[in-house]
Amino acid sequence: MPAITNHLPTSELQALDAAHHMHPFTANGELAEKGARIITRAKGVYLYDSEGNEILDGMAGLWCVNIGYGRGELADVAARQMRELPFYNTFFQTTHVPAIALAQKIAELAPGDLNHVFFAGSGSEANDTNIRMVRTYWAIKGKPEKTIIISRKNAYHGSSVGSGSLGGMTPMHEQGGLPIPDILHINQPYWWAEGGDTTPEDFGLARAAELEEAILAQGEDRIAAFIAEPIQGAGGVIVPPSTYWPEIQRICDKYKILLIADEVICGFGRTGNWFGSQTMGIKPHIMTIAKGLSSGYQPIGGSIVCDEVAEVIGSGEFNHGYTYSGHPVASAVALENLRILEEEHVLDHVRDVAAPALKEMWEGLGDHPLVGETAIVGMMGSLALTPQKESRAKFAMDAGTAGFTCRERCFANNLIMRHVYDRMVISPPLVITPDEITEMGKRARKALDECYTQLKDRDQLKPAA
Ligand code: PXG
Repeated sequence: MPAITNHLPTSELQALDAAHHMHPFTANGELAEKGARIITRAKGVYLYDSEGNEILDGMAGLWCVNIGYGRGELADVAARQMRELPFYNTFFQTTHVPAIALAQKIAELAPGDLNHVFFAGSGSEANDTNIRMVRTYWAIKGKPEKTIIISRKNAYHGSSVGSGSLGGMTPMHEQGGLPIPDILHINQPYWWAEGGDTTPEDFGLARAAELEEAILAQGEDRIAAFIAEPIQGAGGVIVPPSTYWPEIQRICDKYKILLIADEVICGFGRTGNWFGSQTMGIKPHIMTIAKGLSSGYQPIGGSIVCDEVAEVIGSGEFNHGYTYSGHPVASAVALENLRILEEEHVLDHVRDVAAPALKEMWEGLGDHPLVGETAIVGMMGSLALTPQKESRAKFAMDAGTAGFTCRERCFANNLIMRHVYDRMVISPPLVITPDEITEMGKRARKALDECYTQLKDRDQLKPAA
């Protein structure tokens, strides 16, 4: 076997990939026939593939490359750390400087008394930590029956058995016997698709009221926590009505339910503040973090925990942890990423330059005949595809067909936009410039035009009955 490098022809790399590599969330048989797209390198907001295409990455990798690609400082830090201390664990009464420094920095950035960090290797692992942590918290406090965690339909909290159970994605629950016991899902605050004739404000209150109803139905003494993304990301960038979060906060406060904000996508500048909780005015007891923490340059996640929960958990032994909790190389790289975000004033760039430009471009797409809604907060946005704007209609054909068609047209125009059923989503690197945003808008409009023509030619622009 010759060395497998970028220099091999695309078809050979694709054949090898198909022979040995099982892709996540993919029909691998189908992909094997088509051949995966091979990304060879990246710089700034652009990806380059094995066919020489320059592709504008509207998704920052997978909602994570906040500082953009190609920052050599992170590579240097990783190399230095690998030479000095590539690994040591933090289990048996030991620690090391990268974990200490990163935990301190995260505590400094996090609002209020969120001063403690339990590290994990990913967002999924961090949410598994959270399940065990909130249940253990209540058990130590003499309330072992408080085990139920309330989440939401169409939420995404990860793919492990625990975090996948927290998530509200039915296709995931259908595989492998999920959810685990004592996880409940209430409806999401998705006004555009589910709000009917109610106003967004009334709908936000009604959906928040489902939390109170669930608490009362189960009994307050059974509920451990409520978990939610400040803005649902993988579910389709669903921005809740303004009434939703204040009411959720009120209910959590009233019944003393622990609030877990899953900041895996919203954290580290995505919404224009360090955390989405600040943008949405929420005061969580625990935050889940990953992705933007290291801008994806190293796999790392964690739970940021408030003083009281940390104190209770710390009163005994918490039988939980991962080999790579606080991994020194990942921690050092994350710290360097945070240094860049801070010292280069990336959040100011988001607030003053990038987010306003992105909003203008994105909302400008709202006049397209296929676009029913544009939603945007900071650097995460979505648009709903519809065959009939006025009635907020769904398509008569299978959900996701229009979205998939649009995504294919985006690819063909060298733009990465993801589709979630028939919503198109974007989440570009935070460092994107106004010119790059203009370019993104041009490619997106062209993709929408081509998608419209294709759907029309196939007679697929019919609204559901
Ligand atoms: N919480 C949230 C809010 C996420 O978005 C996770 C937890 C899990 O993190 P890890 O690091 O275990 O993947 C996520 C991850 C998509 C997509 O297609 C989104 C995620 C992951 C994979 C795909 O939008 N989000």
